[in-house]
Amino acid sequence: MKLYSYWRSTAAYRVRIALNIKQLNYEVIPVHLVKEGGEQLKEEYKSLNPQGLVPTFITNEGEVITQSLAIIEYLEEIFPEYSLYPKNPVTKAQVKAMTLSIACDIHPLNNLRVLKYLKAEQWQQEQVDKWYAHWINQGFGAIEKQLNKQAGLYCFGDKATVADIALVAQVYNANRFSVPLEQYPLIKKVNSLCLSQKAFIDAIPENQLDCDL
Ligand SMILES: N[C@@H](CCC(=O)N[C@@H](CS)C(=O)NCC(=O)O)C(=O)O
Repeated sequence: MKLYSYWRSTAAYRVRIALNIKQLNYEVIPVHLVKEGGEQLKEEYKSLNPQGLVPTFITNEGEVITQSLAIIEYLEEIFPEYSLYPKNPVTKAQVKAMTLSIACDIHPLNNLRVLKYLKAEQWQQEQVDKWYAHWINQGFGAIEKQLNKQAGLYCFGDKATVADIALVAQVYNANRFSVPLEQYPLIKKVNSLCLSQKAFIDAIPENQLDCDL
C-alpha cells in the first residue's frame, strides 16, 4: 500500500493515524505542497488525483483512492481489526457527524488553496489569520459542547474513533496557525490523550521523513 502524503497535510495526517492504529505497513510517497508552486498541481500527480490534493492512496491491488475519509472507510472494510467506528448505529452516525463537521465544515475553508486565494485577492496577513481563526472557533465551539455531553475519555467513549483522528489533525493545524485553544479544555484533553499513543505519535507531521523544517 502506498500513501501520497505531505508531512503537514491535515488530511494525510488523518490517514496516517488510521493506518497506524490498524498496524498496517505502507510506503509514503511525499508530495511537496509548496516547493515549485506545489507538486500536487503537476500533471503527473493530477493523473492520479485530478483534484490536485493530498492524500492519494494506492491499494495492494494498485487501485487509486482519493479523499481521506473515503480511504479510511476503505481501510475499515478491508482491515476491520482495530476498528475506528463504534458498533452501535446511532453512535457510529454521531462519530461520522463530528468527523464531517471537521472535514467538511472547518478544514476546506482553511485549506492551503483557500488561503492562497485570499492572499492573491490582496487580503492582509492579519485578515487571513482572522478568517482562519473564525472557522476554527465556529467548529471547535460546537465540538466542545458535544464533548461536554459525554463522559468518555475520547470524543465518543473510551476508544479512539475516526472523530478523534480528525480532531487531532485539526488541532495540529490550529496550533500551527497560533489559534488560542484555552476555551476548549475538553478538546485539548482528548488531543493530549491521543498524542500519548504510538499510533498518533508516529503520524505527527514533525515525525515524517519528508518533514523539512
Ligand atoms: N477533502 C479532502 C481534502 C484534501 C486536502 O485539502 N488536502 C490539502 C492538504 S491538507 C491539499 O492537498 N492542499 C493542496 C492545495 O491546497 O493546493 C480530503 O479529506 O482528502
